[in-house]
Amino acid sequence: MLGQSVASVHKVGGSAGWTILGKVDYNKWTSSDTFTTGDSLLFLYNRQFHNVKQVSRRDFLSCNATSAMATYTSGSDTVALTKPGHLYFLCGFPGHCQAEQKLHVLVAAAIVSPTLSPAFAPVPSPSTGSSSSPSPATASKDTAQNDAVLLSMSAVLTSTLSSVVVFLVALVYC
Ligand SMILES: [Cu+2]
Repeated sequence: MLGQSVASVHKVGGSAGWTILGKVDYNKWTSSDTFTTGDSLLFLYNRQFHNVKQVSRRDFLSCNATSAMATYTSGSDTVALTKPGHLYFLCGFPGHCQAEQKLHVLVAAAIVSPTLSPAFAPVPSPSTGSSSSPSPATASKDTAQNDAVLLSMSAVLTSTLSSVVVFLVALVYC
């Protein structure tokens, strides 16, 4: 869970890269990893034989590369995962998508803890094994103490008020 806040670069297909050789199962590759906003995909391939086209779900399913939303052809393309949702890619070279050179990625929203303020964020230090960073438990303990003080203060206030009322009532009936 420590790696969740760190943006990852996912090398598509692992060591095989983006190819039709070796029958890389890109579904298997995506299912063994998690993709979060802030991460990026890295497509590595021989640009003479492949490219990367981002397409709609419909075009992904039918292997239609003619209406791509984005096309990458450098051979070393980084695609930033900027928002959660489904992304679909395929190779636009004839027959390659049909040969399963296609990739579907589900991007999850990055988890940002609402209780952890930046002041309490652990500061990265070169020393290892340090576990003395302030924890949220300390903060909630402080809040509990504040609550206790407020509670006793309101109790004092209530008893003062009631004695004043008693005094006023006594005045009226004298
Ligand atoms: Cu290809």
